Amino acid sequence: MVSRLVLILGDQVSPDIAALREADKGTDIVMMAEVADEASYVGHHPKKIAFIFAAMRKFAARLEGDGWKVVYTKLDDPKNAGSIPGEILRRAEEFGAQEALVTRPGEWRLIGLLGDMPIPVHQLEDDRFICSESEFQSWTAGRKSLRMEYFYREMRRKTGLLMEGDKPAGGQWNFDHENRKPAPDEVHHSGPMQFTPDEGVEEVLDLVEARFADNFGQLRPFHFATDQDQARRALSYFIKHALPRFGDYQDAMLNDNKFLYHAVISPYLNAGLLGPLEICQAAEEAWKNGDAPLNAVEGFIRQIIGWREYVRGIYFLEGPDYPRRNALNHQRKLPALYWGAETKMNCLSKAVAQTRDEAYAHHIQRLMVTGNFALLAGIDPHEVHEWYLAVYADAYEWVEAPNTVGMSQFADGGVVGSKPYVSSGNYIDRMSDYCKSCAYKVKKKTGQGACPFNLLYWHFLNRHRDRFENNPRMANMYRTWDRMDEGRRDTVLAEADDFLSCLSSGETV
Ligand code: FAD
Ligand code: DLZ
Ligand code: SF4
Repeated sequence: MVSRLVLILGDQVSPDIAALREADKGTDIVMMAEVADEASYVGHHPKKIAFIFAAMRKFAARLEGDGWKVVYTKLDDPKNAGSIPGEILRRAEEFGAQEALVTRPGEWRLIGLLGDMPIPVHQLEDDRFICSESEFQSWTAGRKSLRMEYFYREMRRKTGLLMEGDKPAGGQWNFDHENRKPAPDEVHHSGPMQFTPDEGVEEVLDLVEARFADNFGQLRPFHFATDQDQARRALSYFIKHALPRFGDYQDAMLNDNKFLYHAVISPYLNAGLLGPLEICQAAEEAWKNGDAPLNAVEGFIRQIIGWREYVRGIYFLEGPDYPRRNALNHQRKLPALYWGAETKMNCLSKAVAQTRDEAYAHHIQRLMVTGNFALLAGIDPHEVHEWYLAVYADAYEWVEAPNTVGMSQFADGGVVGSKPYVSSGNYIDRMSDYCKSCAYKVKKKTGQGACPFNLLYWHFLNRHRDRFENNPRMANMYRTWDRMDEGRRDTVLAEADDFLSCLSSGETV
């Protein structure tokens, strides 16, 4: 007699996930389903859908090999109910199950749907994270501001990573002043480890090609790891070949190099093929063995036990309305250039093209190119949010929304960031070689060919003066603006308005 269904979602392909630990191999049935609803709540990048389906199929086979009874619904199965709740009910009827178990999903939408089912669906805490939701809540209690740096120190103490007794290794918590060098002339790393699709992965690619042909993004070539063994090999490859220089060039961007020294492991980590501790321990080991410097290893570990855990805490703390926030009341439609329409702005053109090809862009491309532009141009943050959720292979709402709505668009009014991440073209010029081959001139502040980031930067500060002028971290910017003569200020604002009108009317800018 079957007692329960055990649902495993596409981003839960971890052998020790809570629902499996709780389940009984003898009587429970594991169910997994490729469903249209999950594959289309935003127009996901085809590489992302293919990665998730391929990882799901391999994981189902692994569980079967481990002795579980697994029922798997493929997308093109004629009986497919098309949604996760629909599949639960169909399987419950098929096997006479009265209840289901699931590890709590990483999105309020699905948490709500599963909480509203005619049969009980028990949602267990997802403990694949270092910080539980209740721990995060305790950390926030009584704090006026929730700055990541202090949270990160707690996580260092908790995990013991890079700790010497109760002191941080090397005498400092954070080595960022040694990181963030401008773009190097040469990169001695050819990017992440690539995997040739086997027959099963090819079958998924054919399915995705047939069903999601209109989605933004290039499906082939497809080189992602799709199981735990491959993901671990990709991690070791990164630790050996790229980690030593990760810190130095963390913020750099190059026309002809999409990955620099980045790990490109976030799709694996977020789907559950890798765990945060195993990644950080491998990085720490490289430092202990003298194979990677402390600035690189600390910077890398901070992203995972600091930023990643922190944004998850914020997502669940802030509640389901978070992705809809719009503190700056930005209403402009997302311009077509985000979907690959031509633009003369080389930085945006490169960041979007690489997103289309790889379902990947690194943090600074997301934050200081596509994100910065959307914020300066006053794009509706919900549209920006849906874009990021769709186009990156690592995007699930719990991690994407705080990064986009909070960190990048300041639409949460300052929960994640103490000031908006805005910059003129100067920053992009310093950190990349984009400006050298751009139709605009980064050194030009106004007039024909002036870099749009230069114009929009002041437009943003001017239109949000009431909100930001008393922010101590922005006082210098307002002083510089106020020192400009009035005629020049008027020219900047008028040219920025012209640019925004062209952008909104669909002209190539
Ligand atoms: P590396 O630069 O090599 O960093 C190592 C790891 O640290 C990453 O794999 C990732 O797991 C973690 N990490 C680094 N920064 C962050 C961060 N800010 N938040 C959470 N984890 C972090 N990351 C996602 O995983 N999913 C998203 O949907 C996502 N959306 C983003 C949207 C915007 C607007 C911005 C600015 C950032 C977003 N990030 C997101 C964070 C970051 O850009 C990616 O984690 C990173 O680019 C992944 O590439 P990587 O593996 O090469 O990272
Ligand atoms: C992202 C995604 C996609 C594209 N497809 C599926 C699917 O068909 N079946 C499934 O179980 N999960 C899928 N996922 C992942 C879910 O959307 C994810 O579990 C929720 O967004 C919560 O993070
Ligand atoms: Fe981007 Fe301006 Fe540089 Fe062109 S000049 S690449 S638009 S920052």
